[in-house]
Amino acid sequence: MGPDERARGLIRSLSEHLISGVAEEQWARSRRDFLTHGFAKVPFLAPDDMKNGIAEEIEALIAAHGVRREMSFKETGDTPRLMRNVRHQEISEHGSVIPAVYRSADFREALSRIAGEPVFECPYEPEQYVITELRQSGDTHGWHWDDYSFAVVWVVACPPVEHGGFVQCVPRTHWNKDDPQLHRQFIEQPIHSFALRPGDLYVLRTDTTLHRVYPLTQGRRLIINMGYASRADLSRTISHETMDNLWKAPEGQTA
Ligand SMILES: O=C(O)CCC(=O)C(=O)O
Ligand SMILES: [Fe+2]
Repeated sequence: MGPDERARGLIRSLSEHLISGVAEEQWARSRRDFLTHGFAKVPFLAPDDMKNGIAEEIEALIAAHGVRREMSFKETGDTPRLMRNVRHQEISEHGSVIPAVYRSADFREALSRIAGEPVFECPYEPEQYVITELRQSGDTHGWHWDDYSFAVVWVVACPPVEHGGFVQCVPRTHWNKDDPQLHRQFIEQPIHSFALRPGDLYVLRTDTTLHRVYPLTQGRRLIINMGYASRADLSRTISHETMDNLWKAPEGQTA
């Protein structure tokens, strides 16, 4: 069986699962969580064969194409990004399951059901999907918002909460790229924290939820983030400062 045929089989399994494998209560709860916290844990969104297929592809991609990045961005208050990544371009060239899931209309339909509004493919390709690995003490994806409205994150590896790696969110916040005022956001609203395990998925309202991954002290964390757009995103001009800098061609930095 070739990789494309295998990907098609997994997509069929995903579609069948989304039609009949999710209880009404799971849809309702995730929708409620998403609307109240900008975050919903949705491990039920994919069957095990698909989770395993995604995990295998991510492990192979990070081993062959992972690039270390260490930077910070003024647009998010100089918060750090200390991580290894595989960008959209390498995933598209060398992956098969990930691009197929991203393009799946049934998967997007499921995300729309949770978001309570239509979810579209991201028109800016670098934000469609990116793999992130944290594996050194202090590694973190620091506080930020994303340029587009929605993300679904598949968790392949994550340490126990004692070693960091959990997600923190401040919902209903606004990103002013000229003056992000992070400390003010923390003071005006509570920070919600969510533990994650390998095999989890979560959906995030990424444009209005300030979020980060708590720095790791031990262990390894490996995820793929798939970004999606709202109807409103498609009709406004979006600048891409942080993403252009984050995902631009590396300058001889490899790990
Ligand atoms: O690693 C995570 O759980 C979040 C990733 C994220 O926020 C991003 O890639 O923009
Ligand atoms: Fe993000």
